[in-house]
Amino acid sequence: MKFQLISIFPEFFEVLKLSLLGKAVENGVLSWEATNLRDFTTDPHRSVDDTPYGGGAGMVMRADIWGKAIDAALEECENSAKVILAIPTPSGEPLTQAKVREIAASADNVIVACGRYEGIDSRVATHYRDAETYPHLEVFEFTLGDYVLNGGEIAAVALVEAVGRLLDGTVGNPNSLVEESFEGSGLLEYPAFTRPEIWRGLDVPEVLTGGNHKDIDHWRRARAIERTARIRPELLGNLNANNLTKRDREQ
Ligand code: 6GU
Repeated sequence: MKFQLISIFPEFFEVLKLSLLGKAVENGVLSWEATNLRDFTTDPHRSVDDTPYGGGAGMVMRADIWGKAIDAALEECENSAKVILAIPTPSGEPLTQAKVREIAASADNVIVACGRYEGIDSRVATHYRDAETYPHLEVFEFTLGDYVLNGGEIAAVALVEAVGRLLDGTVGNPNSLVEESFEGSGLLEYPAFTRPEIWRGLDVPEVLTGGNHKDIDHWRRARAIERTARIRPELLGNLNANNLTKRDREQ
C-alpha cells in the first residue's frame, strides 16, 4: 500500500521513519511519499490560501492548487483498483477501527490532503467524489475526535499508523492485534500488569498470579465490561447478546 501525503509541512512526516512503521517500509509492506503543496503554486509568494467568500475569519485553501496536487498524486495511481482520497477535517466522520480495517483490506493507494483547520475549498471534495470521472476513487473526510488541531498532519500520521499496523508483516505478534480495544470484543481493554508484583504498595490482582486461565479470562472480561460501561458506555452497544456470556450477565 502506498500513502501520498500532501501538506505545506512535508517535513512533518519524518516521524513515520521511526519504529514499526519504519520497519514496514524497509520490508516493503508499505511506502509513503510526502509532497509540498506549494510545489503546485505559480505565484512568487507560493500562496495556497485566500479569504473566504461570504466573509468571516481565517483563510481557505484554494481549490485550483489542491486540484493540481491531487491530480499529480492520482497520476501515480494509474494501475490502482482502489484509491482513497482522505481529507482530515474536524467536520468529517470519526475515524473508527472498522474503517481502518476496511482501508487496510481494500485500498492500494491512499492520498491524504492535509489542510489547515479553516479548511480546503469545499469543491475539492465535491469534484473528486464524482464517480464517473473517478471510478476507482473514494473520498473520505475524517476527524480524529471532537477537538480542533491546526492542520491535518497529525491526523494523516494517525491514519498511516492505524492502517499500516494492520498490513501483513508490520506487527510481530498477530494476537496483539486481536485482543486490543475495538478489535476483538469491541470493548475497551482490560488492565495489564507485570513485575514487580508489589509496587509502591499496589499489588497485582491475585487471580492473575494464580494460574487458572478460565478465571483469568473471566476476570479480564469483567474488568473490560466495567471499564467500558464507566468510560465509554456508548460502546456497550457493540456487544450483542450472543457475545455476552452467562457469567457476564450475572456480574
Ligand atoms: Cl482530522 N483535523 C483538524 N484540523 N483537527 C482535528 C482533526 C482533524 N481531528 C480532530 N481535530
